[in-house]
Amino acid sequence: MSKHLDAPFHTRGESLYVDDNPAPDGMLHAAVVGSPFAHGDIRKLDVSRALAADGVVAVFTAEDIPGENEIGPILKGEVLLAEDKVGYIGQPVAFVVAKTPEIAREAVELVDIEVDELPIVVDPREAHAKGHFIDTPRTFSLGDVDAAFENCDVIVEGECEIAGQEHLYLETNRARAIPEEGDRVKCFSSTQSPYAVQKSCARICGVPHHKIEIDVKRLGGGFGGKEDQATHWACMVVMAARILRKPVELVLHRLDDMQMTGKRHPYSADFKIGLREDGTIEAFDCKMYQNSGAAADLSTAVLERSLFHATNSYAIPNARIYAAPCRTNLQPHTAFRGFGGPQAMFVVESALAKAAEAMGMGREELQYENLLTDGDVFPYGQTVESAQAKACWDDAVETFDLAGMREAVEAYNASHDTTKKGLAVMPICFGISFTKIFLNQASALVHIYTDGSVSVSTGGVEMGQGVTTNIAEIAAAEFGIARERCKIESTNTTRIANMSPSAASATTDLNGNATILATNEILDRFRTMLAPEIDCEPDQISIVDETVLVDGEETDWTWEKVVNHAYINRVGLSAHGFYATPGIHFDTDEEKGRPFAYHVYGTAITQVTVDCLRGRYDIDTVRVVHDLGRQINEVVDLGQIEGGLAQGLGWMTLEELAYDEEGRLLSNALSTYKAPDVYALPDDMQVKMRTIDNPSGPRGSKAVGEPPLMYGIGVYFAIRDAMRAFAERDYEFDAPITPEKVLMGLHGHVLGGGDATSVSST
Ligand code: MTE
Ligand code: LUZ
Ligand code: MOS
Repeated sequence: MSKHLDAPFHTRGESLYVDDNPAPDGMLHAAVVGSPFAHGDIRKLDVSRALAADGVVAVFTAEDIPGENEIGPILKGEVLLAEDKVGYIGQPVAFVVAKTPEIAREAVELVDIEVDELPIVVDPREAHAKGHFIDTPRTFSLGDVDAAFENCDVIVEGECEIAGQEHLYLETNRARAIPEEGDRVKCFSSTQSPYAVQKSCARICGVPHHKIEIDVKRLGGGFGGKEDQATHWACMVVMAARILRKPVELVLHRLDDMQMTGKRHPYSADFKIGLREDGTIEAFDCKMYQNSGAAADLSTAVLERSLFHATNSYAIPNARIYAAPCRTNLQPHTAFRGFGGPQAMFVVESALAKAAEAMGMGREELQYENLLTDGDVFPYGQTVESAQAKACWDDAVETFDLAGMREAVEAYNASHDTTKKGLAVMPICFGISFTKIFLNQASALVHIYTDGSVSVSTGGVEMGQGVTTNIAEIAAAEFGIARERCKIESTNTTRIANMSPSAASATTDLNGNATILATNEILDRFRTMLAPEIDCEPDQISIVDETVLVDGEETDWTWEKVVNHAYINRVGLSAHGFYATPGIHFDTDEEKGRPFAYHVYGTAITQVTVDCLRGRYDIDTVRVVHDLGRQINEVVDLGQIEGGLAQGLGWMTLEELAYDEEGRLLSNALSTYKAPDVYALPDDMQVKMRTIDNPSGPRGSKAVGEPPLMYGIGVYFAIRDAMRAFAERDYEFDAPITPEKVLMGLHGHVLGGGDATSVSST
């Protein structure tokens, strides 16, 4: 198995990030002044004390922005630096540029801000009731929900509270800008979206896009957190570098990164589900209140994906799904692996759990009865094709012996009073394609040098997920050469224009397909060139293991000979490929269409042991059957599945964002925000791949990045299962289910601490 291309660099500590490159002479350092108030009108903003400090070169506020103070990616009205109001604690109001990072940070404290404070709202239900929206709420519907409820045997209603999640990328946000001749600037940024950064920098500076060059080598993790929110910091350094004519760097301190940037959106939701006696779901009515934070950012797109995934892997003939982006005085929440899908899936899984409990049925039985099959229709109008829901489920049941696991759990529970085991199955179905159709395009630039080595540039950003490894594998396989010959270049806006963010799990799909178009163009030229030389037809020629074959028969033309021959004969050794996903469309008036090229399926079985006296729990095992196409690189896929699962488990169990009453993030460091470590993860983690050719993916592959996170939802229901084995009560759906909440859920009535929600936070 060939390794992740970055593995040797990472393990030797040689990987270069934005601030690891040698600092240019005279480079200055920036630090950001965040609002100390969550909501209010700015009465006074005085930077004079900061400006007077030794070593401070400049302090910039909104007034200094040469172009437009606007960075909204979807909706307008989002500012880089606050003008007359602030909407959350940490909102950038100014930034200091100084000779050292330490001086810059100290000077931040010297900026005087006075604000006429306004009341704050942090709860999306309250914001909803007050009509505080980022944009108009939306509803997807299928069938006749009201009529269907009339004919149900069982109707169950409930509520969910779903917390957000800190991205916790190892590399905090950062950018370095270097002024070039004229008024051009080159900027190294840790962004998933170089073009979004280029566009925003240009708008902030009031210059055309081509004056700004963005270069991205790799990120120390993004997880969606740098899909849109890497932009701010790049804009600041680019603007400062242009004005001061000096290189400027900004590296966010972890505390600032956590306080200033948005997280996974917390959601509140209400559900009502109607079933027939046999367990068939007839109707589902769901209302989701997204805690969007103080500005739009990507919230409306995230909301859209919540609408798309509200029925997860289930066929529900009558559904009404309402979702509202609610404005609150928290950080503008943003993309995070799954992009609104996980929250929506938690709601439908809660509805199924509650229905199963009310009907005295096994949850698994009810889930299985309703799994999607070909020909079913999603509430957004797309017909289910190549469904793998039942196939993955059946495979998991058989491979991991679900019946045996269930029996063992029951036997354990029968013989243990204070510890209980619980089990849950979590099926997933995740749509692949950006839900904004226009984003589903990509290009690639391929060069072959005369020695036969290859350089590939695409719009794909390496954030650890392995896109460079995948692209190298794809280019090598298409050319029929060794992977070592292919170098994947940094992601640069001068080589690739107008790139979409590296997101939506679609980076390898889009950029890999673009790469194939470029390599094919060069291969076509080679075939045309070689046919008369070898005396055959072009389509008889292929290259395998660096040797030219004619109808599968080896010739004495090697890769290097072909390339050299092409060069001498003036045959172009470079090509540009452009790919646009075919066959996808969506009509937002009707809320119907075929938004996804395909879906990724899978099933996870999770088993836990809960200490029902203390609330502590261990995850015994998570066993997964995951639906992939033909694998491009097995190590990359396994890393994505295990990593996504770990992140999902953390979200559901340990990771708890806490704010104080003023809207200040209390869990703003690794000492107060608990992410899963190796000890929190199951000892037994097994992944079985189902590899079925996918016609949409490059070389038959399927996207892998986000879907596995949603397996993590299973742990919530496994813990609930164990709690119900201890005491069969109707526990709340309040994620994450921290040990504290388990304890209060089981014993809150005795301990007098009220219900579990009293210890939860926003
Ligand atoms: N894996 C690592 N190691 N680091 C990351 O930042 N981001 C995730 C996922 N896996 C991420 C990751 C997210 S949110 C997405 S959308 C995909 O990778 C993006 O990459 P892809 O489109 O190549 O799957
Ligand atoms: N980003 C985006 C995403 O802009 N559109 C999407 O549909 C999406 N989906 C998942 C993750 N990021
Ligand atoms: Mo991922 S949330 O699409 O960056």
